[in-house]
Amino acid sequence: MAHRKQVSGYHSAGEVRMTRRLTMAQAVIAFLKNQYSERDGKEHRFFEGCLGIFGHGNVAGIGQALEQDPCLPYYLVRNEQAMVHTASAFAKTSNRLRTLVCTTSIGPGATNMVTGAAVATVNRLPVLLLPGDIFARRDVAPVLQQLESPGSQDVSVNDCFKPVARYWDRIQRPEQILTALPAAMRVLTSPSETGAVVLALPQDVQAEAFDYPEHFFRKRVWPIARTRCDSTLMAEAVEWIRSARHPLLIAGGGVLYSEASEALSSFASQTGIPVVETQAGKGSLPYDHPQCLGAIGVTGTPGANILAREADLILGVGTRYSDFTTASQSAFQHPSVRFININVCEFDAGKQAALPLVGDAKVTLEELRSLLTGVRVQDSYSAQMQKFRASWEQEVDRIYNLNVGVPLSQGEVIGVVNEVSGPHDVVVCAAGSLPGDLHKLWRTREPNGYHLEYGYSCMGYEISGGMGAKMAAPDRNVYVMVGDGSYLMMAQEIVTAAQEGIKLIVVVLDNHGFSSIGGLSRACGNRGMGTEYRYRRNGKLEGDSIPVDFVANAQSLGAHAVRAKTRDDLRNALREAGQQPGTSVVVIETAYDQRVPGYESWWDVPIAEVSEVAPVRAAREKYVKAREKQRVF
Ligand SMILES: Cc1ncc(C[n+]2csc(CCOP(=O)(O)OP(=O)(O)O)c2C)c(N)n1
Ligand SMILES: [Mg+2]
Repeated sequence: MAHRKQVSGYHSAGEVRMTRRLTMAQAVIAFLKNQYSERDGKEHRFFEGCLGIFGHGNVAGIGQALEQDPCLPYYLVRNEQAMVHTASAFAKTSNRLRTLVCTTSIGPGATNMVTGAAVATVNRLPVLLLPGDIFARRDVAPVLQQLESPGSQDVSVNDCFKPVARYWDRIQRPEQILTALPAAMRVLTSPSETGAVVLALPQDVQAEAFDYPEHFFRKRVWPIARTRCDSTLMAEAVEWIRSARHPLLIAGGGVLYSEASEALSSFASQTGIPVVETQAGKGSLPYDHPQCLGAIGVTGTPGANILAREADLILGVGTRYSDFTTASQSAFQHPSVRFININVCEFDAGKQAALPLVGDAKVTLEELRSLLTGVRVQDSYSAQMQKFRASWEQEVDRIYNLNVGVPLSQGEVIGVVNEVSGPHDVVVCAAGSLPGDLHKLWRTREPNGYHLEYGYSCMGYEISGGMGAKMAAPDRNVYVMVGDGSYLMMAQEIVTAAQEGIKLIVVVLDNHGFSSIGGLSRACGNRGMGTEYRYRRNGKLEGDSIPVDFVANAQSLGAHAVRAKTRDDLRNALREAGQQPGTSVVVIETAYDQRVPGYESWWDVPIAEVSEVAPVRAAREKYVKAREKQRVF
């Protein structure tokens, strides 16, 4: 690499500085490889690799740079949306201390990432996206795949990323990365601001050379702070907790990202306050922790939802209060319920008109615990909680052992996967009826053993996300549980898993369509139109079920694949999958209508206000009544 000494305009007169003449793309890679994060005295290389698909918009720029300097391992993937899921899952499994870079061409390659960016941003996961962009030079426009705008030459399809990115920039001159990349790093490593960061890189500028200052490429460590909250507010929170009779703690994803499980366990044990978990927060405590009441909200357990209804104080830790958590704001019914939120993000801390403890979950829980010495919930409250815990364990056992015959119920399949998997293993899921059932039923034993993308609940996340989880935690078995609908949307990354020798155990639950949305349609008074995979007959999708050979499909992509029918088959297939060196797919038919019930909760899905259909009118009547429980705080 050419090193040259130059007199710098940035430095004091006469000072000599080193520069490196690189293309913008080479400089981006040289910068990224030397970025680190640090928390609790432990350093992590922030970018562990670069996923990508090349086209004319990046092959000669970023592609050339990656080939010339293989310091950042390159992973060829099969779909750009999927690769962002892989990066998000990698970041989630790494508690946001590390991530992956994603590079694409311009046009469709770039916009394929928009959904992935939304997943990352909604779930607050850091991913760095480098879509190619149209020529900054403009003289050859319109280039292949360019969207032309008669009203401006300063528009490209990459503008689509703006609402789904936490930081967005277009690099029109090579020296702009000197300020853009540090700004991108600040956002990526900020626990409160993180999400998708998009740097759109025009094709011509990627290849343009510039004399970059040598210091730009030095190792840089980004501290991830454990922010401490305001002491006056903390004192007030202590008073609120002291005077509460029925406090309840909601653990969200922030508990896991902050690695606060131990702090939470000590806090709950000392105070006796019951803990309930959101989708992102599930596994904050092991399922058999004496203070753990499991899932809350629409997909919650009866105990969690009854205690939420009656609680006079909610302590929300690292939660965004999604509608699934708040049961569309019908979950909290105590007339004078109050909220205290512990959150690194001011925006989330202020939700529910809470007393905002803006701070890191771990240190804030530790500090709060030390100020609450001697404060404990009443014995009667503890006893009520223990009764709920015991009856819930019985209910899970009942659902795990329904024995409905063939095809199995989904709850039984979850039971068998849970039984075969080890305490250290990970289950990955995102959309369909599985997330709700897993939220209720999965017995999580270690932090990050439960990996649900339920912020965006994006069909297709499962396999690509499973890959990211496995790349981040190669010592853990990763069980991907995926519905037939989600599988059909994005199964192609099995090829990438084969290429990389990544071992996933994928369980495809085939119920021939969308049982989740079919159920929802019926709950809204309809007949489930368009939610089953059937041939068109007499103008309607009401013919025979369309058979899909998922085993042959998975085999053709390079996986070891088998079909299971019974519980024993499934158990054996999973054990065999565990012995396989690479990815296995176990396909099992499940009953479309053997659903796990909901418990003590409700979800706001508006029903037609007028209709000629009697069941719709009946559903509307129930809906209007249910809405009376909604509260604004
Ligand atoms: C990309 C995307 N499109 C649409 C939806 C809406 N949606 C949620 S679940 C679902 C059906 C999922 O089907 P399947 O994976 O077979 O799971 P099942 O409902 O049968 O459990 C749909 C269409 C979504 N979440 N994501
Ligand atoms: Mg299905």
